[in-house]
Amino acid sequence: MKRVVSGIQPTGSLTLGNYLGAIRNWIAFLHTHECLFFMADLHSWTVLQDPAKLAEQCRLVAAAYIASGIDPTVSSIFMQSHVAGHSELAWLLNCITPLGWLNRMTQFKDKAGKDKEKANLGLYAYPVLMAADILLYKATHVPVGDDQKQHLELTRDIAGAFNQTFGETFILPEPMILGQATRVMSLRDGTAKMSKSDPSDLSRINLMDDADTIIKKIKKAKSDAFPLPGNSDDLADRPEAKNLLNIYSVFADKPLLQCCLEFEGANFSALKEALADVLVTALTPIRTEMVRLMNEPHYLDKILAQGKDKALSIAAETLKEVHQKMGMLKV
Ligand code: AQP
Repeated sequence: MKRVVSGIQPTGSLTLGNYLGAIRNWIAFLHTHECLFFMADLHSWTVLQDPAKLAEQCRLVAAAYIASGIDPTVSSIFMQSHVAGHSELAWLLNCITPLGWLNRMTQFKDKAGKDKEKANLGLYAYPVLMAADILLYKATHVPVGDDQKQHLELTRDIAGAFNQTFGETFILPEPMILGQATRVMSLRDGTAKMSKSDPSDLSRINLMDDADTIIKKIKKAKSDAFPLPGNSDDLADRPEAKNLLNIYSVFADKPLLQCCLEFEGANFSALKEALADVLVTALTPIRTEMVRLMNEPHYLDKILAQGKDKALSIAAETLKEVHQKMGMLKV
């Protein structure tokens, strides 16, 4: 059984980065793998959330999945917190994960900032919860953006450590880092990842942005002072040009080199105009469908309830096996 598992934190409106790095790549697995996609609300609490907004943000992510083409009739969409096994398995895996492995995680270093003493334990243990998210379902393939590569490697190490200690239990999942835009960068700084929690809304395209907002953000995107190159090698030290051309290449459905040749010698405004155009064309139908779905919360909740039932049944099997291997008392 080939099984795909992936998720996104409901920490705000999803970005073009979440779409290109994750959701868009999930679609290819819908008819070849058993697919489980969740809203990582437990993960979202590594940063303080507004309880009054969280439920709506979760529905918004579910709406984004479905509007982007994740068919809920052939996949399971559910809330991470609805399956307690995520937390339970995370605890058990915490107990076999050496601190040294977590100390190497670059995302913790980036997100904790300078004063690591003030960072919460959840942020530090985040990669172990992510390992539990994947191993609980014995996922064979995990499609994620490039920023999650290190966490996937840790998941494989933790699975290997568990298997070695308690006998063959977990599948070592394959990370699937797919597509041309595995790391979409901020529109305000081509060296930083596009992120939903970036304080500047101008740094990102949100899937809920309307056409005018997309056009405005692309117009204001940071550029450099030189004409665009006709060769992708010359993009190496031009992060803003590289990022915009990469995004254009995905939505124009042309190889990067062809896009470089198309804008060779032009200034950024020509590229920005063409980019805004393809983005508006691709994202408007997704936004329209998200708005429609958000007006149908009962429909969304029904899908999440169905997804929960499926996820719970797989999780129960894995936990039963884990309990047995770890010698938990059964009465
Ligand atoms: N900029 C990106 N480029 C490519 N892929 C990305 N992903 C996120 N940003 C980019 C992919 O989206 C999936 C889920 O991400 P997440 O929201 O759970 O966590 P994140 O990676 O921390 O994303 P954000 O937007 O930066 O969230 P916040 O701001 O809340 O921390 C993953 O597959 C990720 O690779």
